[in-house]
Amino acid sequence: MSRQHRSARTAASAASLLLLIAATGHAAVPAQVIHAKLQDPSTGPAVKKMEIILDRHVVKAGSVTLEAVNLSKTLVHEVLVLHDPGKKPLPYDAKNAEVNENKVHSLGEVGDLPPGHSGTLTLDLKPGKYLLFCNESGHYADGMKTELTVTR
Ligand SMILES: [Cu+2]
Repeated sequence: MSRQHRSARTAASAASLLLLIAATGHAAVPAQVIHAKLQDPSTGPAVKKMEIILDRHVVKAGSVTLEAVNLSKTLVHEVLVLHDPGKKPLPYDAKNAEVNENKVHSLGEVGDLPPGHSGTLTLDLKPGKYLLFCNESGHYADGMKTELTVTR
């Protein structure tokens, strides 16, 4: 084999290695998980109000799994996800003391978790601002909500 042939073959191997990295690179991106604790004063003395506590408030666009656990001892909680909620108050159904779910576009929810239960929701999220809130009666008005930012 001539010297030229050998270097040509080395270059070809390097090129196919790069292609292999390019092809598998996407699959190597780890799944993004957000852990959400749903809690209220029944959870323990350290908890002063109804709240959703996330372990991260920023994720990258793509597949995101929300793992919610209801740490309440007494109350049902849930989490709904809204994209781009804007600055205005959400449409509210005062009679039922809840956000009017027919007038907002929820991307999905981990709904109606009894105390001690957990649930997951996987969404394909675009960049932007998101609102996560609990829509059990009175909970949104009591401030059981939090924000999430999705970056490129
Ligand atoms: Cu709640």
